[in-house]
Amino acid sequence: MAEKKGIIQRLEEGVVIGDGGFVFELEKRGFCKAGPWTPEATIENPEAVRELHREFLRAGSDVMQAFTFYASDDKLENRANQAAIHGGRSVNQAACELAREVANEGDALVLGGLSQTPAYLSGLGEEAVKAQYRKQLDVFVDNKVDFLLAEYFEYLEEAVWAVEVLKESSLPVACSLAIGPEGDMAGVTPGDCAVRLVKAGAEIVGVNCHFDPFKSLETVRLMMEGIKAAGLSCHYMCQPLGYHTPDAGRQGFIDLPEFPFALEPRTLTRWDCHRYARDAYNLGVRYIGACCGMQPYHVRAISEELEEERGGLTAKASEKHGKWGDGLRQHTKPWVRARAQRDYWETLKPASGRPTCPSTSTPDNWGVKAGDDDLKQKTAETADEELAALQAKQKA
Ligand code: CBH
Ligand code: ZN
Repeated sequence: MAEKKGIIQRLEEGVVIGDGGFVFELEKRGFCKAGPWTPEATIENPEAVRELHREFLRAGSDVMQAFTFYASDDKLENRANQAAIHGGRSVNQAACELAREVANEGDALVLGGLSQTPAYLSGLGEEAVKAQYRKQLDVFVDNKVDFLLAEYFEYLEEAVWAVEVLKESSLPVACSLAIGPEGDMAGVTPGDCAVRLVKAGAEIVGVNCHFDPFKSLETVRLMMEGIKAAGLSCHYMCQPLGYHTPDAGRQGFIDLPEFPFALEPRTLTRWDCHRYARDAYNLGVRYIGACCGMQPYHVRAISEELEEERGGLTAKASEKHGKWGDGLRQHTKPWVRARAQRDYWETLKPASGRPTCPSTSTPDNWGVKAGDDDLKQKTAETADEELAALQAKQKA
């Protein structure tokens, strides 16, 4: 097989479609535990991870992100998580092998990612945090992943440490923060965050998770302003939620009362994804992907919207869809056949079917920050008394 084009060349020449949220999707399928959200499925249920990679590849993803989210040793050991028995090295190793296997079934690249650590939340400091990251990076380098990502950081400071470690390799480095237009949890603006990340060596900068596509693009726009004002340049990425979050505050969807088990009414339609893809492209974002709540069919919508920009490349999964729902022409009922047109779906205002429910919520907003006692992480299980104290606080 001819050598694959690298990530930077792909971003310079056109658009790169990312994949969607693994922990959320595998949780729904019964292979990941909500709470720890760790990726031990790479060892315990490799066929489930492989299948999800394949569905994203088929939907048009150009990148297979190895399922290494939260796979630092300290996260695998946190709060009596059983995943600790596997050890970080083997979870990361299995993730790299699965991603590579499926990437080579097409023209996709393999991405190795780091994410926020308990060590940082507990305030253990730079060396303790970096030591966690170096162990994951070793596995990515051994497995010759195509590029690296530091993702899901709520604090710029920790993201910079992650980028610094990733830059100890010679691979391209991307970094996405889980922040909104208000900035990181310590009050750093999106523009300043982007500048500091590029100065630390990140070649691709943006946001992931925590907010819907439209809030996320607003944040990326602020990052672009900061980068331009500083006379710098970089590529931009966006991997937003598959949930509408107009009511989320600084901490994003984690703070919404529906997180994580009742978010479904907020789910984006595929038509929302068409709009997201177009808006992202027009803004100048060239790495257009997805996070929690985004399933393969959402990514299919993104790749369908950008088919022309992708040189007419049609995703395999689109063969069973037909652009703009064309397959509805084959429906038995005439009023459904009448819906076989772009304009119908683009202008529809979908109902939630929940007449007694509000359309927005009030975020929890406990205001707990890294280093605070309540954010100190433990390897022991949460005890009944601890839980009772938290529930008393929830009622207060
Ligand atoms: O799962 C994935 O695809 C990852 N690339 C991103 C996950 S963002 C995780 C959000 C949940 C975190 C938490 O509640 O602690
Ligand atoms: Zn996410």
